Amino acid sequence: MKYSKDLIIPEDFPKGFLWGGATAANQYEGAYMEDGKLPSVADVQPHGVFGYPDRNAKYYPTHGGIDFYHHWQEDISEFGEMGFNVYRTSVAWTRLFPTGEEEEPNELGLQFYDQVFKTCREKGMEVMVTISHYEMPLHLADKYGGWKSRKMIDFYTKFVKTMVERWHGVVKYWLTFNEIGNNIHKMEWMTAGIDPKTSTLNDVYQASHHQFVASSLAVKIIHEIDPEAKVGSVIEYKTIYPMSCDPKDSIVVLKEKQRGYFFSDVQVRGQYPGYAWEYFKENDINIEYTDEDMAIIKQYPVDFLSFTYYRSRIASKDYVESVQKETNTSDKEIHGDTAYRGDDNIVNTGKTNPYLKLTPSGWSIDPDGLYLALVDLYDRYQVPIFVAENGLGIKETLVNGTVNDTYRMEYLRDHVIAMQNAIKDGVDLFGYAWWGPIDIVSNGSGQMSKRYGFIYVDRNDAGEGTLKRYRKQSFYYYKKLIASNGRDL
Ligand code: BGP
Repeated sequence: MKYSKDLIIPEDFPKGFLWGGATAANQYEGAYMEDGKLPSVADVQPHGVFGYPDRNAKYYPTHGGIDFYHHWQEDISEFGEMGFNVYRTSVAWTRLFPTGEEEEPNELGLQFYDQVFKTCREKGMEVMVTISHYEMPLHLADKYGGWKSRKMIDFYTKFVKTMVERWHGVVKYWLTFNEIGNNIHKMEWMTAGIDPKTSTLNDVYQASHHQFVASSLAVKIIHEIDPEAKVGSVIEYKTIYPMSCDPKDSIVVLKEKQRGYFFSDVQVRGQYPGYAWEYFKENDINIEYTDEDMAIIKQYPVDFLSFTYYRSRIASKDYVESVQKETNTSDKEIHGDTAYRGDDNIVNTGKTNPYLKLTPSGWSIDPDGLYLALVDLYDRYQVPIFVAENGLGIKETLVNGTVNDTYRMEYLRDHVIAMQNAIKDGVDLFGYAWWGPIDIVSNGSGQMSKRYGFIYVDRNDAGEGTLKRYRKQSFYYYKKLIASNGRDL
């Protein structure tokens, strides 16, 4: 294949490097009310209205997903065929505890994952479970206001304990919350079961505090039951460039990055950083916490850090000021949402980065941004790192039973090279998971047509299609890349 860039071909990846893919239950399992399962918060998020629940809307295709629930054997077998040695997925909380309040788990839900995980291991894959990936029982959101309530810690730890008691020795890696920091970016419905229409900035930080305590208790429980298992956190990493060399733009970048670092600082370093208390003061945020909470957070940090990376952004002070002036708002009123105004490639500038290409959905393609992320995070924390998500989502059509997705192979190759360059710099990176190795429902749009997969699934945004799976050309490319441990690019 033709190389689009002049990039240095790196040395080998470390022996035992984990190569695989990542999915999330609510975006692909379907069967959303089968075998005792009840709705989760994701089941009332209609497509096109990201982050806002609506109980009267049409929910397809999220409810059907790609029907992994009935196709898991075929799909896991294809992942094995590609040579995955790790598979990251989440367990739907509502399959095990349909309302969240049951004392005993739903045995049918446990049995479903028993077979999936067993098959993964038979095919040579380590299992990495995201405990909560953008969903929780809808009942808990309705009754308690989601993670605003401290009670959530007990419901979550019961869920964790049930899973580890069942799957110790089977699941080697656990991730406590997907993209935990997105509570503060108007995604609190999916991340924390809080309706953004009525919530305050205080609510979302309070919810995060409860999640920090729950995450640390998960580390404790998992280590007690399975000392071999490793527990990590997942943040969404934002590589952000200053718009200019005006030092004030770099300060805006730093402030924006601190909003993300906050979550990994607490989960890895085990304490609230000074800049967080300052931010709370400036924005009248008063979270309720106890000394015991802080002791738990200190005592049980995560073993490793993982992050999702798709694109980079740019920031400038002028844009922040203009938005605040225009809307007469501060962080307090808008939940720090300046970051997401306009195109997704923009943070606080109103402009796209002229040095980078964009995907059709407006996300920048920036492998150097991944290299910068890896070096930055490792310098900051010095703990093992895992790339939990990376990928290219695009509209595609099947031609003669396949998709000739050269762009996906190029994207993958360039990001693999970025990882290798970080490893050469000394970053302790132990694995990589491509997002959506099989086409699944997009989280942001709720649609099928934003496809990330190496495998095409015949289902459209209206829910029509045979659900038949087809290998794209990138399927063979990733297989070759894995077989050569990142050498054959
Ligand atoms: C991440 C989420 C995933 C996933 C991905 C791609 O932020 O953890 O759940 O969906 O983004 O985003 P999208 O599906 O909106 O293209």
